[in-house]
Amino acid sequence: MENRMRMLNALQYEKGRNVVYWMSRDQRIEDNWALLYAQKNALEDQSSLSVVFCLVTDYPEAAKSHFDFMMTGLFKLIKKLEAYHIPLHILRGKPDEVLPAYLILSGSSRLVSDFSPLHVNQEWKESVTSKIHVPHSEVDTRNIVPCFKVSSKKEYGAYTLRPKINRLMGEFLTDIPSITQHPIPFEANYDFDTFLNNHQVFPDSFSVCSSSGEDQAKCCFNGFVENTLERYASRNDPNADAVSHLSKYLHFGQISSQRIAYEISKNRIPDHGFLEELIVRRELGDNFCFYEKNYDNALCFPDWAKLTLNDHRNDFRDYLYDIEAFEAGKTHEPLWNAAQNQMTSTGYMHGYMRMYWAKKILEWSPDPETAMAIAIYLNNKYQLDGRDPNGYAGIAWSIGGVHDRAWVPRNVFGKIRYMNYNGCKRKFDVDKYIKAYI
Ligand code: FAD
Ligand code: FO1
Repeated sequence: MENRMRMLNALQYEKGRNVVYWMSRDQRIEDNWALLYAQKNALEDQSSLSVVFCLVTDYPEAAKSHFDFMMTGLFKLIKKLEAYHIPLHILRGKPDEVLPAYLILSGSSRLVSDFSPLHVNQEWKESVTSKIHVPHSEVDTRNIVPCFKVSSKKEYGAYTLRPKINRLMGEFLTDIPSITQHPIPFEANYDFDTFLNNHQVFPDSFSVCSSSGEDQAKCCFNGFVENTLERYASRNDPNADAVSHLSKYLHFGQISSQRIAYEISKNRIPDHGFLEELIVRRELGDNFCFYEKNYDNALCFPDWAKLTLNDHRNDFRDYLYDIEAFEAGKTHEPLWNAAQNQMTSTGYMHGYMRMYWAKKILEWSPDPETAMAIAIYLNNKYQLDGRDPNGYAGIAWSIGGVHDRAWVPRNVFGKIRYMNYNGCKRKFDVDKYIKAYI
């Protein structure tokens, strides 16, 4: 598993009594390479092992429903990890505020963390690493082929990343071992207990979300394989609902994409294009956010897109809406309003509708920069799977031609790929979808 890891500092290991896995993105016990790597270190060091999750209650653009989903899953992990003699400590506070003290008071000699390319996570990592005095390793267990291994640059599109992933699939798409019951118990001393009592978060402060957790994620996956995967080719019809609904579990790391891909490939199940989305498209999202610092604004658009959108900046807009009208789903087009309502009422919007939804925001906003800001704001505020590299990449694709090519130029869009009501009408029963959400 060393091939999924990189060191974030050059400090030497000195004997301690504990190893810490700082869990953030990959909120699961099973199929978690960061947890496995931390346990491997702890066993070699003959140390105990503990897991820490730093709860940041003002996490950017996170709503109560997102925290309820996340915390429900985390509280289930506390119970499950107890059986392995591995405590999970959920601490309230920014990582660089709570982790340095936690490491010292628990007598820890190593820190292992999981990987995320987003600004918030990268800033946490940098700040924590600058304040600690133990070796800090980072393991990418969100991607099948680690983001910092598959490519050293921002890829043009799926077509340039795909061969790089495929070349490494033999090495990385493997079965994943389980953690074992840890033989060395975690020893807390008085100071540590006091620290925990002052920082630990307890279940009573969140509402339980029945659909959250590793077991629910596995059930969702099994149901998808049994009942839906064979219809996945018709995924672009939102009425067919021929999709997995796995995105919330994948976003919060409650299920491993490697486990999903491994089970489908090992059992030779026809995937109808599902693995292309799950592996290439999804891992392109991390590549984009890791190498493009402007992933959340219009500066990330490719030059051809910047040019063409500028040429059409002053085109006449038939309709113009502000963020309030978009958020309320009050545009002139019932199909767009239905997509917005599906998202605000269920926390999920069908994938095909997300493309159409974002492109209409471009068409009905005063400029591309405002369109990007509105789409990101609404997507992250309402999507349970929001605040994710897939979202930034999906919105930049829809509005700014990222990972796409130039098309026949038209009003406002220039050469950005166009979608409209009539295009949807040709693909599926729009009245049926509208009726479901209006
Ligand atoms: P399925 O079709 O069952 O796909 C399975 C998994 O593959 C998904 O959960 C996802 O992890 C991955 N996947 C599928 N399509 C894509 C894609 N186009 N790009 C990247 N990964 C993909 N995805 C998010 O996870 N969070 C978001 O906030 C988000 N916002 C988006 C905004 C726009 C404007 C667009 C065009 C796409 C966005 N996507 C986002 C990508 C995609 O639409 C969703 O991942 C997918 O609809 C989730 O539903 P599902 O799990 O049922 O998908
Ligand atoms: N990760 C944390 O380590 N602490 C948090 O408090 C936290 C809150 C949170 C809220 C919403 C959400 O969508 C994700 C959240 N994450 C949190 C998850 C983590 O930051 C993930 O790495 C990224 O969201 C995806 O890269």
